[in-house]
Parts: sequence; structure tokens; C-alpha cells
Amino acid sequence: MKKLYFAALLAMAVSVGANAQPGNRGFGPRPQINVTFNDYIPAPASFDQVTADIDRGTIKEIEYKSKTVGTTRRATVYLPPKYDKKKKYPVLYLLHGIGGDHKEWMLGTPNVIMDNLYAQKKAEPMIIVMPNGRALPNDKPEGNIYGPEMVKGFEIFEQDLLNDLIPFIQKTFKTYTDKSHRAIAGLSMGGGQSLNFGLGNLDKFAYVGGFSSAPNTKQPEQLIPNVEKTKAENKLLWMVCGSKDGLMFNSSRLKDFCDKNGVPCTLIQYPEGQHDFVVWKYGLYNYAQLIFK
Ligand code: FER
Repeated sequence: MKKLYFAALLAMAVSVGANAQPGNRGFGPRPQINVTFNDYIPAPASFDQVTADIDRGTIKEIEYKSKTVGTTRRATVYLPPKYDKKKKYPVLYLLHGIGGDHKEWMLGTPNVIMDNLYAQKKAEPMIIVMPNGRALPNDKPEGNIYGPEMVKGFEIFEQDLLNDLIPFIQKTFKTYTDKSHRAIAGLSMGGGQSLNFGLGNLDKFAYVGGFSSAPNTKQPEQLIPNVEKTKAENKLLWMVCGSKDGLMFNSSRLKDFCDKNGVPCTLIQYPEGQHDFVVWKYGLYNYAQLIFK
């Protein structure tokens, strides 16, 4: 009996160890949902490499007062090359993961990816806003970041985004203010937020993207309670997830629902992709070319 108990413990330790490999970070159970993925087309090798002698956008850090949180909060903003105050721009809200803050996306060099796209005229000029998606008085990724109080901050951010950040961006920069000129996308927790907030506010966001979306992603029936309304009002529902990412089920569950209900939806499985910036950079590169067109 003792021996059996020991064997069971050993098996558990081995399986926890296996789950802790990079790529799934020990993320819980992994339901398999069989869906037909959209074609994976590799990005050109130089998509994230600094190109000499092209126009470059600018990165700033902004601060805004949040009534929702009761604090002054920060966001990173990327303005396109030759930002012209006499023009108006659409805005992409680009959200980080559970371990990040408003600076995390910079690890994916979105400015380099976008500068290259603009040089090749492959994307519409847009402002990219990278907020801190943990709407709590202490919004640093420290302590028990998976704890329910901190995870709750990612849910509360919906109110901060809609009622505080978007109005601030619209009065600070030259932006369009209608849903057809507003997109939302994010990585992991930010992917879940983007699907939840984007599909949950069809009057505010026409373009929705989820990269390696996390378990904060709502159930498909909650995300799309009215198939005909989503079909009529959403212009893009685009997802990517690594084939080696234990969080795939959050994306494949939604893709399955969309396919069964005739809702246009893309899900690309990044070959050998893990839960990292290789996938997220690919996500931004592709998603940015599809929005505002
Ligand atoms: C979870 C596993 C992963 C979870 C969140 C994540 C809230 C988020 C990962 C990330 O943002 O990288 O169970 O629950």
C-alpha cells in the first residue's frame, strides 16, 4: 500500500514537472477541441528587424486619471511615422499578459514591426495604446499575480478602458471616435480581455484579436449571445495560438462555436509555438494588416 502511494506521488511530481516546461508554464488541464485551423503563413524573416533609412514612429508614456481605480495610471503610446496633428487616426488598444504591465508589449518591439509595415504600405496609419490592464490601485505585476484579487483587476479594466482611458486618448490625440476606427487585441490575459471586452461591446470595437488567450476568456455562449448581432456588427475576429501552448482550448473553443454558428472567425495555430513573443509578434504583424481597412 505504502509503495503504491509512493508511486502515485512520484507520478504526480513527474506530471507537474512536465507541465512546468516552458510553453505551458504548468497551466492546468488541457481540453482538446478539434477545429480546422486557418492557414499559417510565415511572416517574412525581416518583419521584426530594424530597417535602415525608413520613417519611424514615436513611443511615449502617458498618464491619465482613472475614476474607476481612483489613481493616476500609465500607458505606452506608439504614434505612427509622420504623425500629423491635422489628421485623424484610428486606435488599436493592445493589452499585455498576467506577468506584465504597460511596458510588456515593448518586449515584442511593436514599433519595429509597425515601422516596417508602414514602409511597405501594408497597414493603415494608427495609434497604438498599450495600457496597464490590471485596474487596481497597485497595478504592478508583483506578489501573487495569479491570485483572485489580482486577476479581478483584469476584469475591472473594462470600466477603466471604456470610461477613463478611451476618453483621455480621444481628447489628447487626433483620433476617430467611432467603433469602425477602434480595435482591441492582446496577448494571453490581454487576449482574454480583448475577446471579452471587444465582443461584449460591439458598439465600441469593430476589430477583435486574441493571441494565446488565457482562461479569463469567457465561454463562447457568453461572448456571442446573439449570433446575428455579432455577425452584423463585428468586422474581424482574429486569433492565433501556439501548437505547444497549453492554453489553446480558450481559442479553439471559440473557433469551434463560430464555425458551428456561421460567425466569421480566424484561428491560426502557430507551428511549434509556445506561450511567448514569437507567437505574439506574429499576431501583431498579421492583425495590424487586417484592421481599419
Ligand atoms: C491561468 C493560466 C494562465 C490564468 C491566467 C493565465 C487566470 C495567464 C497567462 C498570461 O497572461 O501569460 O490559469 O488564470
